[in-house]
Amino acid sequence: MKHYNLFTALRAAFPADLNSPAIETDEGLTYSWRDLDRATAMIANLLQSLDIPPSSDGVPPRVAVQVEKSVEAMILYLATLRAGFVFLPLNTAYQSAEIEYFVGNAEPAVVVCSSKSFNWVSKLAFKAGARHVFTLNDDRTGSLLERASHFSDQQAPAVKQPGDLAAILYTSGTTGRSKGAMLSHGNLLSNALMLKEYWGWQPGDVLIHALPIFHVHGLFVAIHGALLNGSKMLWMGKFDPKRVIEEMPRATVFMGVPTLYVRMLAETSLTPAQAANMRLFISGSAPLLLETFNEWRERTGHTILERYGMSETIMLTSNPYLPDARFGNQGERRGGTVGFPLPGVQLRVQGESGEPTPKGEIGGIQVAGPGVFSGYWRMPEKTAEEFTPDGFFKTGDVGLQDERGYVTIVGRSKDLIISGGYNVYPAEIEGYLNELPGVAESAVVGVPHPDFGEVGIAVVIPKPGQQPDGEALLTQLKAGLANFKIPKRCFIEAELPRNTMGKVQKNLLRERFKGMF
Ligand code: MCA
Ligand code: AMP
Repeated sequence: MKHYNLFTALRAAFPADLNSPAIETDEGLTYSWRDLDRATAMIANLLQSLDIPPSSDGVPPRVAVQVEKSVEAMILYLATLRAGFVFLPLNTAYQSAEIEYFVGNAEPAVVVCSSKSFNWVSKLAFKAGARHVFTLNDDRTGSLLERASHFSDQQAPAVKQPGDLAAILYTSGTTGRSKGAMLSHGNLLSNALMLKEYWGWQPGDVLIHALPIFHVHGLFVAIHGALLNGSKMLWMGKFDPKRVIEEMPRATVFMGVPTLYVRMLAETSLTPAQAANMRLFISGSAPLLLETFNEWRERTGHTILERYGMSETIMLTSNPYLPDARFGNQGERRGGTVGFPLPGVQLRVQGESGEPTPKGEIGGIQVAGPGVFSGYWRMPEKTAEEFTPDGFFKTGDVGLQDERGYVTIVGRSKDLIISGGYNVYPAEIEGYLNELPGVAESAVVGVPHPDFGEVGIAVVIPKPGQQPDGEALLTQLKAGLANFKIPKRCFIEAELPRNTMGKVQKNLLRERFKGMF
């Protein structure tokens, strides 16, 4: 059987000199390539030694992870691949209701959390049938590393097929609960190999890694990019605009969501001289304002390369790296667009009638290709709804493709707010709000925000005779939900605007509150 495991491909790209630095952290620590190899082997051996009964459907054990960002957390991801298990990353902001749902749905055999949340996470994990709960903290303490230190640093990576499940990424649903997008070793590796070529990764590249590592952007696009090129990473536990600018002379590549660019533009230390060593600035996960694109060019002399993707598909489109023949003569990077469908990606824009629209006309974006996921974890009906009969995935994004092939996203048919690169589903927040005392109904809408791009605000209709306080309602929401999901304001009103069909007219609310930040 052909040996196919994403980890093996990443490992094969490590430089010959395993003692050279692979990662330098903002705390002054250096990890060599040998460290990454040995540590992933030890943790993979630990995982494989655990007493986990095989599942009846043949799916390998899931490893659910909710820990602060650290190099060891990245090593745990790589070790999970190496062991042949399935990685399930969870946003550190998630609270008990969210975690309870994820572990209940994914039924992980192993859960890793930080020591400070061990009490409540382990209870939920064991209740959901997990066999092992380990701790891992961002200061290299915790039971995971203690246990792994007793295992050998030699390990033969599990043999995988391209279609074998590698990771499950939960994305919230427009209605009801979150869905786990199943990504295979083949999805992830094909996308990473393609991006290595398309973005012109070259010897000597150094990546500044400042994104969280529980979503596609920081976990896959950034980490796979650097590892597959044998490139060093300058690792930051948390994004700090001053630190990133300080590190630019030692680096060549940076990836960020638009908020990170907006925050760096507010720093006087951002100058052409400071950014002179940089080769490539990439933006994605949320729309980059043309204003930010232009200002970045003026302030640094660099043109941000904007790309577009999803958890379900990994990267779909990208502006070109270079306009020349080596990169297909596609043209320049255009602000306000997300560029061209990437090699191997089929992208079409469907009109209301279900027919493809003519070039330049707006419609729903549908995609197919090697990075597109196989379906939602244990939700065959949801999966069937999201794919067309001929196998295209309906992204829920609305856009157009012009004569030259550039794709522009103009909106979303899904009711979704993207705030600082995080997705917030109004339906989920409204569901929680409507359960609070005194609330009859509510509507959550996204409005423009100078820092986060977009944020949610809530409009609440009280039950007859009751007068809930907006701020108090938000405080109650905070107790159960990730903080980035909490609406930034809450207005108490007499009624919601509705059309003749009785449907809430969210567009009117968006219009009314659009200038508030
Ligand atoms: C923090 N807060 C937020 C957000 N982040 N509110 C709305 N949206 C947010 N994104 C809240 C905090 O909880 C806090 O609330 C208050 O805002 C101020 O927090 P602050 O200290 O400013 O936040 P921060 O810690 O500096 O974080 C901001 C951030 C972070 C660095 C922009 O949100 C971030 O790292 N975003 C990147 C997300 C990302 O990687 N997305 C990729 C998804 P309070 O004061 O009430 O506690 S992958 C993806 O989308 C696809 C596949 C793709 O194409 O890449
Ligand atoms: P997620 O569910 O976190 O994978 O978010 C995917 C969504 O992020 C996409 O469906 C788009 O709506 C949005 N997105 C990602 N990149 C961009 C971009 N460059 N411009 C506009 N929207 C984007």
